[in-house]
Amino acid sequence: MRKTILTCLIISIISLIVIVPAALSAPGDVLWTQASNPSSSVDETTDVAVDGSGIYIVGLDSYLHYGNSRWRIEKRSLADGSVSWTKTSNPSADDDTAYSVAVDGSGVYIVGYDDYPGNNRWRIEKRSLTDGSVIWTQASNPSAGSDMTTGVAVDGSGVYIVGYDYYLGDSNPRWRIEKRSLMYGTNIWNKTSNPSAFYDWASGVAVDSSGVYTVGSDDYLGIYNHRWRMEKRAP
Ligand SMILES: [Ca+2]
Ligand SMILES: [Ca+2]
Ligand SMILES: [Ca+2]
Repeated sequence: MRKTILTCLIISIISLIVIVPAALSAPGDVLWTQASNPSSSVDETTDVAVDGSGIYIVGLDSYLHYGNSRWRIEKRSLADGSVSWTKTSNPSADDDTAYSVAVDGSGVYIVGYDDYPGNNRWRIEKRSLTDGSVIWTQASNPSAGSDMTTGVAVDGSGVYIVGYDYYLGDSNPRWRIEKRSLMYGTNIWNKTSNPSAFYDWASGVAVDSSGVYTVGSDDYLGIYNHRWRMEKRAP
């Protein structure tokens, strides 16, 4: 009997030790904070994604110098935010910026723009979850203008990239949505949408089993009257 009581007491103390640290943080409390400052100039993050193994942060840094920004991707620990790996990508001597990130079991997808051709084009990189190495890179340059991607989402059948292109002229951007293969990044389909002769921009994308949702703005009501626009498309 005495032995049983002692055992119960020890188990209770151990349970308390395990539970107490969790009980100390209330919902919404800061669990950790981290910072990254690759340069004394402009370094910015633009998006984040998470899976069971870490968080993926994307954006730009000015490590090389201001005006020659490059993509920066950091994977960090869920527990304390420490760096698991860091990768950079600098396709051009001009500004290159990563804007959005998505993740699945086979890799992390980063989209943004590069200036490799001398004008901005869409750039999509798939990288390894474990070390950030490149699995594939694809680019899309519909026009000589500043074509831009702003969002990415992924499902079991492909990766969806949205943004805008200047195919119709510098003052008439249109929405652009590309679906690409998970394995090689090759095109599955491309769609565009041009609600007005003015500024129409897609800015974000999400996907579920019933379709792909793109959001942004259009100038259908007039050039100074931007409105919200949402499209659902078959995946
Ligand atoms: Ca650059
Ligand atoms: Ca272009
Ligand atoms: Ca337009």
